[in-house]
Amino acid sequence: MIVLYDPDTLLHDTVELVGAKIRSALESPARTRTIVEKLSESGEHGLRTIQSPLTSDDPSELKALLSIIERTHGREYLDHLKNAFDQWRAEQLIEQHENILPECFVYPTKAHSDPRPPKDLFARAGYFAFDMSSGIMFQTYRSVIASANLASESVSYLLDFKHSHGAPSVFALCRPPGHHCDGNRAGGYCYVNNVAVCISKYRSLSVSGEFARIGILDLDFHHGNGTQELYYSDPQVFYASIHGEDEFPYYTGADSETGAGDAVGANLNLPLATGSDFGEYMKKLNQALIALRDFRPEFLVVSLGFDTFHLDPLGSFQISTEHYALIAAGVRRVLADLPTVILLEGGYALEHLGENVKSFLEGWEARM
Ligand code: OKS
Ligand code: ZN
Repeated sequence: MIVLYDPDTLLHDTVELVGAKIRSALESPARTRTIVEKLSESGEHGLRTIQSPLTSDDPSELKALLSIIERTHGREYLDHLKNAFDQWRAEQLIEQHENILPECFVYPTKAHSDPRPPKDLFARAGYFAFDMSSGIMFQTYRSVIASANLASESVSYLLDFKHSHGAPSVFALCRPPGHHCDGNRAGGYCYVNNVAVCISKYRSLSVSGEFARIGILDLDFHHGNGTQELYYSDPQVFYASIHGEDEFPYYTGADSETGAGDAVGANLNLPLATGSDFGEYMKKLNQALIALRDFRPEFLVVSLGFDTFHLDPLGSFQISTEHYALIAAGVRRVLADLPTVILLEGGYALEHLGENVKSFLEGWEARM
């Protein structure tokens, strides 16, 4: 399996609020570092280092990536991600080593169904986010672009058969993750929706284009509210998610959320109770896989989180390292040979993250 990595994804290093304390975010550069270390030492997986278009001499690369990202995200939102830190610095609201965290969030009112972006810098930080787990530091934008570029490049690799052997699949070590953010709001450590980047890129490159039927399998412990939102009324995209019930992001992920308009039936939420074990997990996984197979997609994106691990600080499932190989093999068994991009989402048990990723990749390739 081809594994894509970009050292620029290590630059973003922010803080989060836990109770009344500010601490280093669990979503840290050490996550990717430990995975890369583990995959390099075993050498079996084709780890490739990609260069972000922000570090490239060719400006057309950045332009091409931004045009893909802009199919999902608003120009003003992207400018905010790019410029907010420097604007806060210019107004001396923040020190170079500090982070922007929002102060006031938009919420539904009777008077305003469509609030506009405010001018005030403090206010803007809250307008373009839905929580306080998506701080902006001076290098956040560089990592966000590098992460989205890995998602985009993974599709280029997938469709470029000279790089693939047999059943084509590519794993992108995206960081920051993407499944919580929608077109105009960061949240849950996510800034640009990397799944949406894959889908837009796939539509731009594939023969079927806008007519392509696409499946999304979200295996992160948390519901991918951003991804669900983006494709909720798109009948060409089937979103299936297994996640902790009543967990972050709290307001989405119920099994009653089945899609809208023409896309009713193309959204499948499979919430699992706190403390669920591997057996319970596999029942939901098989349900998700059969629904995806019945949708007959030509392309699959997997949002892969390792926060389902039993020792994860943000999860509650009882999944262990060997189980990831069985989960991966299960996906391959039902969705055999479907061209697939796998994107890294969450997973915070640093001491086990590398071996968990390795286990998943071994199961994917072995088809146990
Ligand atoms: C507390 C952390 C909030 C949970 C964010 C969930 C991140 C994640 N500040 N999403 O998949 O792993
Ligand atoms: Zn997660």
